[in-house]
Amino acid sequence: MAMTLNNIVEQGKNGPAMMPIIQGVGRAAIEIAAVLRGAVFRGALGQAGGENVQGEQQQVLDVLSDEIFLEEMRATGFICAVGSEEQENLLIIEEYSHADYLVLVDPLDGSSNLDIDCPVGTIFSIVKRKSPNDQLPDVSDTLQAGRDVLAAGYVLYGPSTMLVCSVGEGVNGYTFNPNTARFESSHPNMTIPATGGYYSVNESNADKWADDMGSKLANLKKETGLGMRYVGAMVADMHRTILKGGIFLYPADSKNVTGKLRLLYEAIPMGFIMEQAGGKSMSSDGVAVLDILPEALHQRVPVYLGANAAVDTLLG
Ligand code: P6P
Repeated sequence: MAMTLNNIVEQGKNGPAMMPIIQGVGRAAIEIAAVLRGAVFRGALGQAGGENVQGEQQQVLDVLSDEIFLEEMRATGFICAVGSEEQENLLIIEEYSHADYLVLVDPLDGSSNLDIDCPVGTIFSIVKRKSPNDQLPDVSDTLQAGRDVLAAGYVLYGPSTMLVCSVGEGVNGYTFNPNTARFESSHPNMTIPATGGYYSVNESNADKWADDMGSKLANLKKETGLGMRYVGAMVADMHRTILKGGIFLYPADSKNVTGKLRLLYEAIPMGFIMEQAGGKSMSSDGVAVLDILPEALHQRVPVYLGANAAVDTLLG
């Protein structure tokens, strides 16, 4: 009997409460994957014409994926609010405003890859509300350090559709099986190799990097001889890093002075996964990603995520 997302119920103290929510993520992933496959025939590629709160051009599929994800979170009945990259403010789910949990999500990460049929992803984390259940949740419920996250993960829309997640008991990968129309275990106990793999960074920014990162990266390359891979979608670059080893980094630079990647729905969930996979998740000034206390829903931070030795060699 194949192991499915139902198995999450047996994973530690958080498993029982997190399983139905992660099953909802799985339903959203199946819907989003189906939309992506046929998008070109629906004229759904390209820009939606608006900008998101990040000031980035919204893709048509960004908006659609956000709607699908929100609807599946609502349908679980366990989520009181969603913080989304595509929404300026916290989205309260009125009929479940008393529920215990909130989800932070980047519904379609790396969507600029869609026009060239390259991998994209969904990134999520789940936290327990701090506010009383008889009050409406608010953004303060989302501003929790990564150490308090109950579960996190990502969906990779590639040649197959994978859902990789952790409830604090290690990292497990599930692949959508079209023969049974469900996610089934394919990569149990994902652990980052201690050596080898690649460094993964947009080196075209090197002349703008802060924190002397150009010299630090040159030293990493000299010390380790790592090759370079960069897909331009965090989910794909992180998935390869966990499977093959190495490090993914997005330093601060003169254009993104506090970094480009978002703390709540990119850095924290991916940092949580990386630590659960036996790696290291650092931001700037020697601070671990999961120790940062968020101050705003769309706050950005520098990230250095990878094997312990690679991160330590880079950052010194
Ligand atoms: P750049 C996608 O827009 C994203 O948020 C991440 O998925 C990805 O790692 C990064 O930005 C890519 O940024 O500047 O290299 O295109």
